[in-house]
Amino acid sequence: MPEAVHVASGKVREIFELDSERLLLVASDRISTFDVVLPTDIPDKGRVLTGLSGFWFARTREIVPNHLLALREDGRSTEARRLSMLPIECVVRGYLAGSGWKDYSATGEVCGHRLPEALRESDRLPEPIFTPATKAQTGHDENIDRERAAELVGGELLAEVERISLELYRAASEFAAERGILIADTKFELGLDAEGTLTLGDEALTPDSSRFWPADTYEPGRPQPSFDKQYVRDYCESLGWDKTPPGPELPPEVVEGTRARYVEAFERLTDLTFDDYLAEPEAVLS
Ligand code: Q0N
Repeated sequence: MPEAVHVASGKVREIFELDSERLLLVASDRISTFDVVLPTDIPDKGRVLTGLSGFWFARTREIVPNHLLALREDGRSTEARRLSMLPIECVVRGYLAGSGWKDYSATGEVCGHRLPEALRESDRLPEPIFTPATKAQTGHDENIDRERAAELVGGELLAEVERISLELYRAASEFAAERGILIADTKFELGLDAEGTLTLGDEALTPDSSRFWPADTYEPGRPQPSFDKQYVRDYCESLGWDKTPPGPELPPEVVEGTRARYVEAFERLTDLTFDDYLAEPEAVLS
């Protein structure tokens, strides 16, 4: 990557600086489960996620401008406008899962939203809720209430961020549900561009930034299988692995089954074949 300077690493993505105004986001084929990155790659996972994110950026431009400038021919790299990122994660939940379910079970509330009584794990919420979080020191996200979020970004900006996040979730979850995928919750990262315009960054509405559930087996009262990672989780559970690093290597049938699920999510949502995407990544933008 002689044209670019490496500026940051995530668990599965790398960020390079192209110039003072542009970044290059590169999605690897690494997969994490139970918060541990496994030693075995899922071929094309980074391309699927890059393509899906691009697809959603193109489809949500009327809701909020986004940082996407171009998709590269490799299918895994996004040229993006550099933003000044807000110090909160904009989480929207339409169903009760993960830390939302945990907090509700303990207190009847999630991030200050008082919810109806007697909800079950994975129940659909009466309305989607905005539940901001911050990156805690541990690397784990910490849910915060709207008062704390307003201290971090200002009350006026927070109101706009909440409105946009809810609108994005509503549009995407409705679209995905029609294609057999429930987006239980999702995380957006927003920033300000050089003109101070609120802009959507990061990846958006991918299975790595959201919980995707298959609609056909949805049944509240229990945890739902993950649309994409369930083979990996089931395999890891079958080993009795203690979920501390290093994670186990995956056998070929788990790799192939998981790759097929990522490709299936891409094809259901975009109405393109994944081969169409490989031939011309920017096909997802029209
Ligand atoms: C950026 N991350 C991911 C926010 C950052 N378009 C952009 N401009 C500037 N910075 C970033 C982007 C993007 N995408 C995004 N790092 C830098 C990490 N998050 C973690 C939470 O806070």
